[in-house]
Amino acid sequence: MSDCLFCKIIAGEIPSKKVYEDELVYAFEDIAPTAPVHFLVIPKQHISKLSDVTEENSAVIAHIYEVIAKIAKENEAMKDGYRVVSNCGESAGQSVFHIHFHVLAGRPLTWPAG
Ligand code: IU
Repeated sequence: MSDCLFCKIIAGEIPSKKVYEDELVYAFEDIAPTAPVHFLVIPKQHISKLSDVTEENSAVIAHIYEVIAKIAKENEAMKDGYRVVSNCGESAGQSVFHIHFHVLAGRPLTWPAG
């Protein structure tokens, strides 16, 4: 999508600090980290939010979780655990409407979320 910020990051039109990339997904450091480890994993295909996931496009979501597990195995700061969050909709805190999975680690993470 031409006006999507994260599509522009994938295209390299907006700079980002890459964590991982393959043919289906891109992962990059969050610009405003809330934990020592805070990166975002996004599909290269534009999906706006979690509620737009369907039988047709859900394979990439499973792949994202595989990618997160792979990154975690290689990142010492994630060895004690990590949190994966996808805010769906404005009321849930979604501010960028290209589906993304926050990966947080490196400090004690409290629950329930605010
Ligand atoms: P949210 O769940 O949609 O609120 O998360 C959006 C995240 O995208 C948020 O943590 C921002 O700091 C992050 N982000 C970014 O990494 N780079 C950007 O250029 C912009 C937002 I705008």
